[in-house]
Amino acid sequence: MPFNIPERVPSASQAQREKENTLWRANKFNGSANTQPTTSIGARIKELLSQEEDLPMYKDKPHFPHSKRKKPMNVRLLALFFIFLSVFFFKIFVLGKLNLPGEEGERSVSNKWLSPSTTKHWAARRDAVREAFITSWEGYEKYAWGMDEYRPVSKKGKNFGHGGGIGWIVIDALDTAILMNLTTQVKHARDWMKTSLTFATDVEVNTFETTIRVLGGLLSAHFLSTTFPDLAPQTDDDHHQSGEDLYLELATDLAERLSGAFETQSGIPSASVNINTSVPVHFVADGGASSTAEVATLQLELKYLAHLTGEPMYWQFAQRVMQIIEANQRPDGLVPIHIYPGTGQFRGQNIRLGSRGDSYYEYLIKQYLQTGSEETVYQSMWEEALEGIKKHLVVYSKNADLTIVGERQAGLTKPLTPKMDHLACFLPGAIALAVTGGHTIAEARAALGAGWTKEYDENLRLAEELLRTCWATYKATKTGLGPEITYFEVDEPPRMWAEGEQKRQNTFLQLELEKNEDALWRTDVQIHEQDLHNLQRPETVESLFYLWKITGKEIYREWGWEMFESFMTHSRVEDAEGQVYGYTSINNVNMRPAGRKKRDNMEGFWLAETLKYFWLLFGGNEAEMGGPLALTRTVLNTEAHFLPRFELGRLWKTGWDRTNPKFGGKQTDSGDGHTSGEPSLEDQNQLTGGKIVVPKVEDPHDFLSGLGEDRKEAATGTTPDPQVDKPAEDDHTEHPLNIDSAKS
Ligand code: DMJ
Repeated sequence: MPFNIPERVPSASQAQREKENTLWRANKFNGSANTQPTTSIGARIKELLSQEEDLPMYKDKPHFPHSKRKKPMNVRLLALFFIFLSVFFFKIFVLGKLNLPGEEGERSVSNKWLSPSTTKHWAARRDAVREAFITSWEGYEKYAWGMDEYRPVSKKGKNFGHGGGIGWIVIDALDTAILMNLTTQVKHARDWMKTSLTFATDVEVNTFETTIRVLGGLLSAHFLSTTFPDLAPQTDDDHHQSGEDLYLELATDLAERLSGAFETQSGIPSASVNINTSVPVHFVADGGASSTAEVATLQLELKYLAHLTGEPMYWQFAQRVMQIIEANQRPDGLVPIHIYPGTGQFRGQNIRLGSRGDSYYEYLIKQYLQTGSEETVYQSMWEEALEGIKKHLVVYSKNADLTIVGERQAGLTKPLTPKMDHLACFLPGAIALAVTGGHTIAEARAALGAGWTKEYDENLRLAEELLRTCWATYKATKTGLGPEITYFEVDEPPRMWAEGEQKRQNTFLQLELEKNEDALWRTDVQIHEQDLHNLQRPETVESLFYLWKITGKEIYREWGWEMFESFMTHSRVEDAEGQVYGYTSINNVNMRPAGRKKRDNMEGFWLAETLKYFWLLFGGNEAEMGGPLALTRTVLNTEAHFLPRFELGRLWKTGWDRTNPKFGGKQTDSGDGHTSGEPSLEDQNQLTGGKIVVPKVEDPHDFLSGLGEDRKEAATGTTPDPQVDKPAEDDHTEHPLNIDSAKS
């Protein structure tokens, strides 16, 4: 869909910004009773504090983190006195309690929200997250605005292609800014999207990452801006139509460009695609295979887009991948982490819930929930997979019975590797979400009555045990930040969950970990040298958020606060004057002060996911979280972008059924999921009798054989992989646009 630059392009220059800020301040203080001179210092401090606290929750508060303007002397003296008091109270009450020693060279967090009066105050904590988001945004705005990569330490950015940025960070962060009601920031993003963003750029992008971050971000912005026009309201579109056209137009343009990725022989998308030509790119690494998680983590976005536009192509793309995976051999519902676009067959036998495996499982349950719990095939696939996980992957650590989800790197019949990627920590949240569908336990129990089974309790317990382990990986380090990968000490052979081990455990789950340095659980946690980095990933706080919402246990919020403090302390970057202007990845979670080991990169998911989950965990948009944002009415995509649930209605249906009669497999009349008379996938995609015939291809690398000659020629600009295919063990291969190399 063509996109025209609008005539009115408002200025977002600093001068303009300054004017707006001054105006806002003037409005705030002029004529207010609070502006009467105050006589006592105590009263004045109280007043200063109350001015902060009085800020309306959803007001787009101008932020002055780096203001160098001279203030009147009396205000400066008051500020000094206030700082002195804060530091005093902070040292006495906070450092001791929160275990944040101010070591030499490691300045403690001195933000006002850590003062004793606010450390227990969830609204203040939520504001602190908002403040961290604004600081991160403003740093990016200043040093790398619009660019696809941001290096906060060197204060630089970079685009993927030779043209401008494709919104990798701006669009990823956008819905968090909307939720936080940051009108100015959203306006700047929209202005940039209107004037500078184009997807017509010669760049090969990762199909999955671009879908979850950019397409997902646009769809979420569309959903939020149309559902909550008063959140970060924008006036540059039609009256009462805040922003819908821009976001949706960009989404459809991008989706059309990405759709070339699906033009492979099997319909399994290629890992990368050129968004200028829409031609799939031959991915040399991994023998040309795509990641299983990546090909099966596009469905929520594509189906919502189909729902919005009525375009069946997107539904078909999404659904066909699931059919092909179903047609493969999947013992106990568990999938190897690579799959060939040429044949639609799995590559190797490496099975894990970490990178390249993770969100395959996440999207099974979320697909079921997205379409009003009507597509039971996905529920059935999820349940089968969860049983498989319990049977083959869940074990206990040797000394302290930490519950671990391990890996079967050489297949299910070979030994388990007691390793957990940080990425695998999405699992507790997904399990809990699957049990209650987003309701609290009490609501779900009441609704189900006798339908609430023992298995639900067992699954919830498993979720809580796993989350405790994820938390242990944070608590085990010197910075309080989790490493990228953790190994665990287990028995030989490991004690398996499936072998009745869980019954041996206490019925009461002691969530809190012992604090002492020689606590037994610490001996079970092993972090290898090369895995000590922290990329500001969201999975643990994501699961904390789900478990908090579903169980209501306050402890999950407390853990979240501790984590947030660790991020603020160790991942912050400061300028020469000591002003914090951003947050970055760090190299070594065991090195304090972490400042010495900053890793110069801030991923978009810091803004899109990690800070959003902290914000939601501490309260988020309280009113809306019970309304259209409720977990029972939305699904969050794997990048934490909010998408609404919808019913299949008359337009859509599940165009296939499970092939295995064990799961009620039966023939269906049409494969395309669309009921409006479009040609069925049965014809298009070699479906027979509701089953897929996975095409036999001599050369698994020949994934382009399904393309027309013109497109094939364009695509073969990249050299095919001449290597003999072998099971993939190195799953952290770098690709220019797999910038987050260890991700799924
Ligand atoms: C995000 O892009 C998504 O959460 C994805 O599913 C996994 N990797 C990152 C965050 O760690």
